[in-house]
Amino acid sequence: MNILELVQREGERQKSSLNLIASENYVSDYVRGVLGTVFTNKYAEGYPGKRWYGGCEFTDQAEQHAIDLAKQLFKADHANVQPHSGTQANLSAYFAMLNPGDKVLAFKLEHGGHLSHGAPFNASGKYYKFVHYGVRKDDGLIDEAEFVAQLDAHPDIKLVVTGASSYPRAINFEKLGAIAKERGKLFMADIAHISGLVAAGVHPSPVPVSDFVTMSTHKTIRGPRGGMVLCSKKWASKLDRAVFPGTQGGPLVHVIAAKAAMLEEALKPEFVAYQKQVVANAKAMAKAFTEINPRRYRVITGGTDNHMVMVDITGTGKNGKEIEDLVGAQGVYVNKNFIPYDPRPNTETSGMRVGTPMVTTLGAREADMPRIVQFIDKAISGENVKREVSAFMSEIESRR
Ligand code: DSN
Repeated sequence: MNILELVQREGERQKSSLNLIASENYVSDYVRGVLGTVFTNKYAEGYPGKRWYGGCEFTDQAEQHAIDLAKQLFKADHANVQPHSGTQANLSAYFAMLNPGDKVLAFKLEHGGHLSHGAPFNASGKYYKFVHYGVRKDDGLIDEAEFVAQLDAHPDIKLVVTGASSYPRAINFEKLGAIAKERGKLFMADIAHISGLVAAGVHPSPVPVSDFVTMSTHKTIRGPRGGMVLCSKKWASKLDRAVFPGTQGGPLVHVIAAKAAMLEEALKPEFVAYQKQVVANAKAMAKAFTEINPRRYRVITGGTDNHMVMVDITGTGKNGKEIEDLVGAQGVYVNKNFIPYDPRPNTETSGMRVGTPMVTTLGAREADMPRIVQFIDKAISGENVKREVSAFMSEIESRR
């Protein structure tokens, strides 16, 4: 076995399958080319102009280029482009702001939050005391009353964290930030999923109201796997020390260079058009799920404002894991997901999360969404749709 065989097979899998995993994307050849460069050979602990190794003249310029572009794109005072992942970005932001044992308010994992927002089995939950808010049972929207009630019940909360992994609606960062600030709390937004939408102005930006904004770089923003943190001027040196040497050692210079390539692309007008199309496609997909069979598919919140659709699949008589497997066997990838107030365990779930970033990168448009939903519906009914899926993939490729 030669590893290149697996690389090739994975490439073929990605090309021939219909990927609806909301947190994935296809990077451009430009980003992938930069990722695979000689910068992988370089050690560069420290920051531009202040390194622990020699030979960093081009590394310094590459990292500074990424920092400058991130600040420009997100209109932020300061950017750190070294975090190895979204979770590392969050841990470094906490490390900059908090002491062990400090109290934090964040969005519940079971309602669409993230592991690194205080799950008991994650470092965040072990080192800090998290309390949570969720969504309302009737409409699935963030429960602002619970958000306020938690703040009032826990006056020792130091930091408020917003942002989600599985929430299909726009988050009112301005309002939540104002509520937190009125009470003297620090405010952080994790925009891992929606960073591309925020960068393109398709989702309101949390930057003006946040002390820290964290993200991963491989989802809607379509960059290499990694993380990034933005912060206000007063936190800049604390953040940099929290990333290195606080929570990481040497940076991945080739990944930082690829983040710069991603940011160059994100500053182009085509990127805004792409993000608008991602949302338009997700809205069309939500509508198609509602129309195909509302008894089988209940679209959580009735629709979407972003790149994902959350579907309660209880009406299909199957759980999320069974659906993920059935649909996956036909070359269509969705993922099982908790729905709010889910009675099933996380290994099963009653939900399916579907996202449009990947199919939109391939060129799919609103009119394609009902067809995609049909493939999913037929696959859930046990039909073989492999041939139809592969014909669809060739068709969208031929339109490019
Ligand atoms: N695992 C990611 C997702 O799929 O949403 C979050 O980190």
